[in-house]
Amino acid sequence: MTDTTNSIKHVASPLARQTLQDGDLTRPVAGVRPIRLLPWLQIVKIGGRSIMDRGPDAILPIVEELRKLLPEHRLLILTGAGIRARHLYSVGLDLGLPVGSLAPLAASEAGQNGHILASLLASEGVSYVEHPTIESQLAVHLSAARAVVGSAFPPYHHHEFPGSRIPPHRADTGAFLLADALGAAGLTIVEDVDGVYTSDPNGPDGQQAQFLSETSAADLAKFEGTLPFDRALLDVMATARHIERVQVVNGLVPGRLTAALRGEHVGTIVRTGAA
Ligand code: GWN
Ligand code: ATP
Repeated sequence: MTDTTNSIKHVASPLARQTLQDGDLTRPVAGVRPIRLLPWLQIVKIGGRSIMDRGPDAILPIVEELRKLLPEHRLLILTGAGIRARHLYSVGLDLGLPVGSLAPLAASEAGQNGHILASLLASEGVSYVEHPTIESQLAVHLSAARAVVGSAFPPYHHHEFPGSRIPPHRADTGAFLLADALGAAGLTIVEDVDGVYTSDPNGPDGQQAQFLSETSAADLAKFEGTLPFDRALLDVMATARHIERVQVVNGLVPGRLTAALRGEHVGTIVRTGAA
């Protein structure tokens, strides 16, 4: 009896008795590459403002393209929040709401876009799955259907970092965190522009914007201009464990998403820190 108690109390574990603050001690244990949980999964982030807010003209062709991709790929389709979240930020900021209150409100708009997209793919067996389901039951849902839809927004809620009044971790960051955590085959970000340019191609100096066919998160981090995705995406790309590159494609051009999922270079490839 006593022996059993002792062996339970003294489990041999390299981290049991030391601080987790010392990198030299934790690295031999924590430095190994994590396993890929769903290595066959392709993740597609559909822009809230760039695609969903445009209504049928943009959404229906993408739905058709996704439908045709189902026999070829198993997909987790994640949606962004779009213009309703932007309206919500302005109302909430006027009222003085903290970032941790704005984050879940904006997130709910991403979820609503996901519900809309899933309804349009329901006849193919595609459903919206909730955040807790993505966390714990994604595999079983993807065994039952070729694709599921979820919210791309990460559920930081009141844990959102308070550095900025607008939640810094939005849909692009959420989609990347999930793709890297799952060890997915890839992440494609679907926008309304051909990819990343040297400046906003729809901005006042749009004529001068030059297309970047390939770039890296490290190079974009030095870049002071605007980007077609959350800036925090660059931070999480820097420490990625699995996803080596992300492709940003134009979802308003039929066939671009299909080509990207087939491994073709049809937008901007952004290399991450895992490359
Ligand atoms: O509500 O559209 O999931 O999948 O970040 O939390 O703010 O919630 O606070 O399972 O848990 O609005 O209710 O809402 O978008 O996030 O969901 O319909 O607790 O299925 O209840 O982590 O969908 O929602 O907004 O994603 O992004 O009930 Mo919604 Mo979102 Mo549904 Mo989800 Mo948040 Mo849940 Mo959650 Mo909240
Ligand atoms: P969400 O999913 O969060 O609702 P979104 O990803 O659909 O948003 P935006 O956040 O508006 O859409 O990003 C796309 C827009 O970014 C493009 O329409 C483009 O005008 C703008 N943009 C700004 N800077 C750049 C840049 N350097 N290169 C390309 N597009 C840029």
